[in-house]
Amino acid sequence: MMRTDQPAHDDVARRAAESIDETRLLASIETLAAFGARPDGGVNRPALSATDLDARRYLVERAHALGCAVSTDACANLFIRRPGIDDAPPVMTGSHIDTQPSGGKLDGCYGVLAGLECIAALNDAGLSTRRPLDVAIWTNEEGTRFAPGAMGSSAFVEPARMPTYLDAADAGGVTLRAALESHRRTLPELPSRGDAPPAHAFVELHIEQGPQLENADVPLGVVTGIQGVRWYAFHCEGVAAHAGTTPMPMRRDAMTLAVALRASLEEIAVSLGGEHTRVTFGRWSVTPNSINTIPSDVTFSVDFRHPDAHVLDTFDTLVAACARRHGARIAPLFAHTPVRFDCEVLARLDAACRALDAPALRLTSGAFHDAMYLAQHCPTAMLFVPSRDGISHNPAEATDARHLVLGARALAHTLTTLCND
Ligand code: HGY
Ligand code: MN
Ligand code: MN
Repeated sequence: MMRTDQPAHDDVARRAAESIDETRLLASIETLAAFGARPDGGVNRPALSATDLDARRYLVERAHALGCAVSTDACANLFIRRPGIDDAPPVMTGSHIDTQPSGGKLDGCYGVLAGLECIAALNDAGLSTRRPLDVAIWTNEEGTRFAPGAMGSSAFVEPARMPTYLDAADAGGVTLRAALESHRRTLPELPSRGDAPPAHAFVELHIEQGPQLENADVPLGVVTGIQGVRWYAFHCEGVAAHAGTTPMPMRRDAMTLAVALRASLEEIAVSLGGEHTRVTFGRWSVTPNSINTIPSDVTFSVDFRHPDAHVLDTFDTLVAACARRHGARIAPLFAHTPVRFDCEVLARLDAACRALDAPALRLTSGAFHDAMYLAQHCPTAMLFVPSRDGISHNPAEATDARHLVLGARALAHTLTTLCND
């Protein structure tokens, strides 16, 4: 099974962790951030955009330089494989590299680059593992170009979803189908995998994107699960008319309706979910969007998060009734139930933190991640590092270098023990 000259599990895992190279990891974060760099230090790299395709090309070249094979699938997920001694179900890690329009350098990217750094560390330490190690790059996790979010990982675990995604279009009318074709033209040499092969485990390293670890002054978070999410679009209709000539009582102003509806929806969310409620009305479109024309159509989004599945289901019922009362149309965009991660993988993460003498806090993720789908496919868990000032989805997103390196070391330790199961 394993090479007899190979020291025991923990020593091997410790050697892998110690071989993480701080300079190489931090440099890779800056190099990837250059693809879609914003003048304010953030990143704008929409899923399967030209900048995303360039970034993918860079990462495929890095993977080949590390001696890895790269494959893809129907949803343009990338899989970077370090071979194992046995052709056993792999251990998987990874995250996403698509960003918010005014995103940071670390959301998703850190997990991908730390995965590649773990491969480089294993190579430097001359360590083989029984199982292969796969670093995945999941397509369209953010869901801001194409809805729903976590599209690539959801299609990986349930390929029957793909046909329902292909006609999803971005704000410019470009469909996912067309974007996938661009990806095929950019990376024509990548072999395409069939449906998802079994995996031994999946571990995703990510920034917390909130304030808990920093407030507790703890460098690592062992993530026990992810709260649930609901995305909706609400459509409010009015009648376009002249801003100067139309008396107020005569107006059917779509924005007046939308503002009243927003207030009702927020009231529902807060009274239903209490202190755990997170409700956001982040994307608005107004037609004709002219200073001196009364809006005829207003569409806005709702992003509702809560750890309690019953609250989420009740929210669905209440907002549908609310839309009817306000004469608005409602379109569900995305829904995922709360997720609890695997105890054995959590125990491996705990062991890695102990091995590195690193304090760790157990917490639930407020943000969703690809791990919420991978948890349906194989034993899954996540590891967090702190976000400075709890900020993310913002160019100011940052994490102390010592935390970035410690997170990568804990990931290397965990992946190595799992790869030698
Ligand atoms: O929206 C989310 O929770 C994730 O950051 N895409
Ligand atoms: Mn993310
Ligand atoms: Mn994000």
